[in-house]
Amino acid sequence: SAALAIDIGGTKVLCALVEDGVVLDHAVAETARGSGPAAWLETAASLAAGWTGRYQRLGLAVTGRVSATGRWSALNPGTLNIPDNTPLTDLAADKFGVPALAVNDAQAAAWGEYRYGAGRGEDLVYLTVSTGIGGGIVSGGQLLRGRGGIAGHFGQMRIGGRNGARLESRMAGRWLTEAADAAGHPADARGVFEAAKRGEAWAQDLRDTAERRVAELTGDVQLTLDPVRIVMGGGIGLSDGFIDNVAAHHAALPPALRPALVPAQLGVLAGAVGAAALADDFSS
Ligand code: BMX
Repeated sequence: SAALAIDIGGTKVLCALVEDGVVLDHAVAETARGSGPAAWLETAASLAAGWTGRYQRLGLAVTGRVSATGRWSALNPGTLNIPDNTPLTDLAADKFGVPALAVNDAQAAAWGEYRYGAGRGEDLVYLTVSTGIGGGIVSGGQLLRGRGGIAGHFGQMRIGGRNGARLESRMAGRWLTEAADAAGHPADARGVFEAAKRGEAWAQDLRDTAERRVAELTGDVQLTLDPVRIVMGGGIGLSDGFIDNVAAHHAALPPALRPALVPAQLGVLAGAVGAAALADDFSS
């Protein structure tokens, strides 16, 4: 039997009908960033409207922190402004009429890649470079969610103390958009990468900076957890050439310190597949 998976990110809402790691169908819409959880779930409900009766449980993969009791909060409201302690699993179970489980989006993706993707059942860290930077850790066959759900939140680490900038504010989608603006070339992250491809120097600079900083971060992740692989996801992480360029920055490292970077095999569906798998285990 199948599960409905809902992935709510800072940019898009994605719904998928998933059975044993296989995506039977999926649909995407933009996240109405200015509204709230009820509206985001409503978007999901309209995307999934055609699948009624085909799923028996619900897995949610969401940007932000999810507690063990399914309460949802933002760590960085700039990624998505989630009201503190939103009772996400209760709201979703009511709306969809099936039992619901929720975890952070990157944690879900880590589990999806571990079970069905590039992780191949070995220790991995999943890193998404998208609106923000999210992370998930699978170690010894376990998804690490941590005490309160924040395990793997690499994007929230700060440089230069409490008042320093979050890592995700120096290398992910929102930074690219702001930096493009500041350079006098208003564009979103996709626009920056397209301009870089056309050979525009301002855009190549921004792309190079993002890649160098992601290289520093993945190098530090390797030192912290020494995973077999670092699986990269997210619209930016999976964009053309990004992983190769990040890896090039690691070339001079001794092999023991050099991360093995691989693309998410499940692509943008990693979070949905992982959330569905977690929901399967949760309800059996
Ligand atoms: C932020 C944080 C993480 C999330 C990551 C990627 C919030 C709202 N989100 O670091 O929980 O995993 O962004 O999220 O605090 P995305 O929306 O960019 O995929």
